Amino acid sequence: MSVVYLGLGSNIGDKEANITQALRLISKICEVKKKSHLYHTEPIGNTEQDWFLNCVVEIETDIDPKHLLSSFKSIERTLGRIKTTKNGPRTIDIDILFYGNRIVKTKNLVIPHPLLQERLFVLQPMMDLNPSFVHPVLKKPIQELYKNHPGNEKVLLYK
Ligand code: PH2
Ligand code: MG
Ligand code: MG
Repeated sequence: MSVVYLGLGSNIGDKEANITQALRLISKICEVKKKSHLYHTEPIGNTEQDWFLNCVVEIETDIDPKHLLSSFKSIERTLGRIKTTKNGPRTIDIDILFYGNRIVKTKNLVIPHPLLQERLFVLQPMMDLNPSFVHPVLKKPIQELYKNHPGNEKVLLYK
């Protein structure tokens, strides 16, 4: 079994319900071990959109990264996600942040998620779950990435 961290985000419709539904579907294919708090977060990348609800969850699974990604894409479609612009609004986004210590670099999938160290909406909830987890590429623990994060984007505790 591998320990995998997922980033969830929603900024369309009933955001909390979207995240709850996604977690219900995720728990049908793997064991959800821990959930971070939910955060209300300022949009990054494309600021002309509503704020997000974000969280991170820790799961355990034997499903390999490629199949896990396609299961999550299928859950995203089930919950009504349609492709719009890059970084645009979405009912649900499920990103694989870390897959244990594995490093994956394919055309469709890069693990660890290549932008996570720049995103407070990921680092803050990771701090809830596992601050000493060492990023397998950057070789630094989450707490250090969090402490040294230069940004001031708003990440507010929601629940
Ligand atoms: N996801 C993005 C782009 N920007 N901003 C916030 N606050 N939360 C997100 O989940 C998010 C984002 C692309 O996936
Ligand atoms: Mg994303
Ligand atoms: Mg995504």
